[in-house]
Amino acid sequence: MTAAQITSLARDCGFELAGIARAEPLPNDSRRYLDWVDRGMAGAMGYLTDRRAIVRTDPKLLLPSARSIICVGKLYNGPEPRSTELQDAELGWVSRYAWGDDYHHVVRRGLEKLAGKLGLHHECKICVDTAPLLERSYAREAGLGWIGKNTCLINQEIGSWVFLGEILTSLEIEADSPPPDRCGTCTRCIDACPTQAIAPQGYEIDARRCIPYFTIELHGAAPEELRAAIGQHIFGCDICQDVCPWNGRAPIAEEPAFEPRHFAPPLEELAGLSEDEFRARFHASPIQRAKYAGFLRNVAVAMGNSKLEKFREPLQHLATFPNELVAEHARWAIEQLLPAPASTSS
Ligand code: B12
Ligand code: SF4
Ligand code: SF4
Repeated sequence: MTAAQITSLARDCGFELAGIARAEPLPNDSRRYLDWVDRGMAGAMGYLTDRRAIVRTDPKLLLPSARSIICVGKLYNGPEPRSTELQDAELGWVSRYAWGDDYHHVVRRGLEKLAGKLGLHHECKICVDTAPLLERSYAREAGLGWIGKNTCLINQEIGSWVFLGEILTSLEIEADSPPPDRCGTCTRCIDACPTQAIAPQGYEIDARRCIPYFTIELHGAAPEELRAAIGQHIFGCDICQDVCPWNGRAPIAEEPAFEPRHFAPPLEELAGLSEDEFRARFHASPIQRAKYAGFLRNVAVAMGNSKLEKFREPLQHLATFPNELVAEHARWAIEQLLPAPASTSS
């Protein structure tokens, strides 16, 4: 089986991008990764810093017989506007990747189909996000794109609204080669990041300052000094990709599972959801990952940042929650609201 045959089969399985990398360590990337962890930039994401950190330095620690990595990319761009165009302070912003169904299942299903077509029933391992593998680095090696200053994998033709997945296999397949870095002198993502999470020279993010970290991964309180910069974001953040010129002509994904369902819901409606309603509304959505309390924490912060007096009542309701995470963020949000205009009656 040649690399060209495999990439053509991958397209039949719903992947816009496919390529082959060698299942070998990437010493420069591993060194950068471990150094990033040592500097504390992974915050409280234990799965990046525990014994799995070292597994990321060599794919053979995931599958000892691995010789090649089949890397795929699946487009998830939707037709809706960019977060940078959002004007309505009554709405919360969900990042593009979470508008439809959870990609973990969608990409895995496609990879299982591909593994079936390739006859890889044994000696292979399917990875989508959660495996300790430096996915962006292997995708770059497989020729899927370059790693931009915003740290996203960018493809010259379709941009960066792309999920990554891999099949580690014992098959020996001719590897592709990485494309050049096409960021040039551009610094748009670095300049636009509201929390200065991107290093001044780019190519590195301090997760402890990154909005997706506070709104998705973190179970505790969002740092108070960064809450205002979170703006209307209630799940993830797209700003550094919205401003990227390589996403200007990104095609729209054809995958039905990524039909946009949750892109800018009204905050007041979200603040009133019971736990059961939260589960039902976000069934099969990545938003479940924030959990009910984390989600209401995010909604409270966005309501505070909207400054709208009309949110005082729903926030007062959240401030009575027995869950202190929700209650504390609601109290903070109430303090951000603009005082009601004084009555003019004499
Ligand atoms: C932890 C994590 C996060 C963290 C940390 C993000 C980060 N940039 O490190 C948080 C929660 C903040 C996050 C946010 C998002 N994530 Co995330 N995340 C991951 C995860 C699980 C691990 C990433 C990691 O190891 N980070 C540590 C850093 C050091 O590693 P790295 O980013 O891979 O960096 C490598 C290169 O940048 C390179 N490098 C470093 N310095 C330099 C310098 C130069 C000059 C060069 C050339 C290279 C280079 O070496 C590094 C080590 O190999 C991956 C899945 C996976 N298993 O890899 C998904 C993943 C990276 N995330 C993904 C997505 C979609 C997102 C969000 C868009 C979601 C959202 N809308 O909110 C944002 C994007 C934010 C951003 N600009 O990165 C996708 C990215 C797809 C793509 N096209 O790039 C991935 C690959 C998941 C997937 N399977 O599709 N994420
Ligand atoms: S995702 Fe948002 S917060 Fe994180 S680096 Fe990009 S612009 Fe900054
Ligand atoms: S905005 Fe500019 S610097 Fe940032 S990733 Fe895109 S091209 Fe590179």
